[in-house]
Amino acid sequence: MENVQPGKLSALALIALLSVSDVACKHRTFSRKQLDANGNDVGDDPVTSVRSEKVKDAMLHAWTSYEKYAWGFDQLQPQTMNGVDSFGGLGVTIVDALDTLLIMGLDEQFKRARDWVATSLNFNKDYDASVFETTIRIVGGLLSAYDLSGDKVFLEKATDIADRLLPAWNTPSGINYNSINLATGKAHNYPSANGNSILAEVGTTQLEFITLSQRTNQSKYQEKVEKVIEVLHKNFPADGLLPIYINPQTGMPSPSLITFGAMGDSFYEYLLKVWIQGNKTQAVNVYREMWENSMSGLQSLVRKTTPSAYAYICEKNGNTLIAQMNELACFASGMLALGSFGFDDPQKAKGILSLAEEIGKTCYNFYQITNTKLAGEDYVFTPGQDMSVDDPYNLMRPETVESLFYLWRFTGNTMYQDWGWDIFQAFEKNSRLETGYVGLTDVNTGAKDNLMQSFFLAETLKYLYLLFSPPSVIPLDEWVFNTEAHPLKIVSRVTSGQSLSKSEHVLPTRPGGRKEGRTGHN
Ligand code: DMJ
Repeated sequence: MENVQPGKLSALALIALLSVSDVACKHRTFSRKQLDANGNDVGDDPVTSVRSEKVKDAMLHAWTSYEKYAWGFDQLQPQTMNGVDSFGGLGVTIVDALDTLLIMGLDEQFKRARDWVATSLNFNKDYDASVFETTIRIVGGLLSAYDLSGDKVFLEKATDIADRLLPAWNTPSGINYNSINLATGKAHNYPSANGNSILAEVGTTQLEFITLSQRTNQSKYQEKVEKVIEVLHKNFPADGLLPIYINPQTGMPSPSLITFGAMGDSFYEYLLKVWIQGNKTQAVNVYREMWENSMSGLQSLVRKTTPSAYAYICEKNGNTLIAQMNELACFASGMLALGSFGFDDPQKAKGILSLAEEIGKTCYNFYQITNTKLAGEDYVFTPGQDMSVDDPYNLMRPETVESLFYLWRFTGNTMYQDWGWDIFQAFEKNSRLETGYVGLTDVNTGAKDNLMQSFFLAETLKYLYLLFSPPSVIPLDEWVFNTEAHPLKIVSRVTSGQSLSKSEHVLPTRPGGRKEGRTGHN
C-alpha cells in the first residue's frame, strides 16, 4: 500500500466527541452581502440576485405542489397529482427539503415541515430500507436541519432512525449490509449483488454517523462507520480504485466494475469529505491519503474525445477500459475542485483543479448536445464523434450543477454561473408543470416521466441557489455537504483520550485554488 503510514488506523477508532452546545444555534441565517477581496461590501450583483430569486421561486413551486398533492408521502407524482412511498413512507421529500427551505428563507414552509417531523415522522415501519438512501436523505437531512436550526427534535429523530440502521453493521467483517428492516432490524444484501455489499453504499455513511456521534456524545455510530474504512484500507489497491462489490463476510473486494458512476461514486467523495469534516487532523490523515491514491487512479482512467478533446472518466473491468461515463460521475469535477486545495505541491493542486474544470466542461456539454439541453443518464465516447447519449432519461439529477457550484467557488469564474443558469432554464422549460417538476424519459424528444425526485429539492435547486449566492451563504470552511447536499457543521475533532475542551492540532493546509474574482470565504 502506498503513502499510508502504519498505525494511523488505530486513530480512526478513536472517537471524536463534542458537546451538543457547540453546534446548537437558533435559526442560522447567512448574510447575502457581496464582499470584495478586502471585505468591503460591493452591493448586490443584479444578475445573480435575479437568478437566485428565480431558483427560490422554483423551490416554492416544487414545495407547494408537494404540499398540495403528496403531503406526508415520500415523493410527488406531478402528472397524476398524488404521492408515492418509494422509501417506506418516511416523508422523504419533507426531510430532504428542510435545509433548503431554511437556507432560502422559506420560513413558513419550514415551520410546517418541522411540525410534521415532530408529530408524524414515524420510523417503526415493517419495511426493508436502503441503509444508504436512508442515511443520506433522512439522517443527513435531519442533522443538517439540526445544525442550521438548533431544534432538538431533529437530533432526536436522527438518533431514532440511526439506531434502527445500526444492526446492519453486525457482519463478520464490519462491512455493513445494504438493506435493513426498520421494525425488526433484520439485515441483508440485494440478491442482484450476489451477497456482496455495494462500495458506494458502505462508503457513504461516514459523514452522517460521525456527525451524530459528535452531536450526541455517543461513540457507537462513529465506531461502526470508521471500521468500514479500516477494513477497506487493509485491502486498498495502490491506485486507490476499488470495485463496486465488497464481500461483507471477508471484507475483501470481489472482482467487479471500477467506476466513478453508479455504485462507486460517493465512496471517493466521502474519503475527501471526512478529512475536511475532521479538520484535516492527524486522526483523519488516512482518509486524505486514500483519497489522493484514488485520484491518481482517477487520472489513469481519464481519456480525451476526438475531435474536440473533451476529458472523460472511463470505467474499468479487469484490465479493460470502457469509454462510458454516467452523469452521476459528474460529481467528480466538484470533488476534485474541493480537494485541490489540500495538496502540498502547488503544481499538483493546479493540475487537479484544471482536471476538475475539464471534466466540468464535458458535463456541461452532456446537457448542451441534447434537444432539450438536459443531460441523459449515460454517455458513450466514440473516436471521431466526441460523445453521445446512451441512456436518454433525466431524473433532474444534481451532479453537474453541484460541480459548477464548486468550480465557481474555487475559481471565481462567473462562466460557471452562466452555465448553471442555462441548465436551470432548461429545467424550467422541460420539467416544470402546473403541478410540480418531472424528469424526462427522453432528453431528445422531451417526453416526461411522473416523478419529482426528492433530491431535486434537496440538491439540484439548493446548489443552483448557492451558485447564485455569495460565498458567505454556507461557507466551505465551516460546512461540509453530505452526498445529498445537506450541509453539516464542521466542528473540532476531539479524540476519546482528550478532554472535550481540547481539540486536536489542526494540520496546516495550503489555501490554494483561489483566483481573482472570488469573494468572501469558500
Ligand atoms: C442522490 O441521492 C445523491 O447525490 C447520491 O449520491 C447519488 N444519487 C442521487 C442524485 O443523483
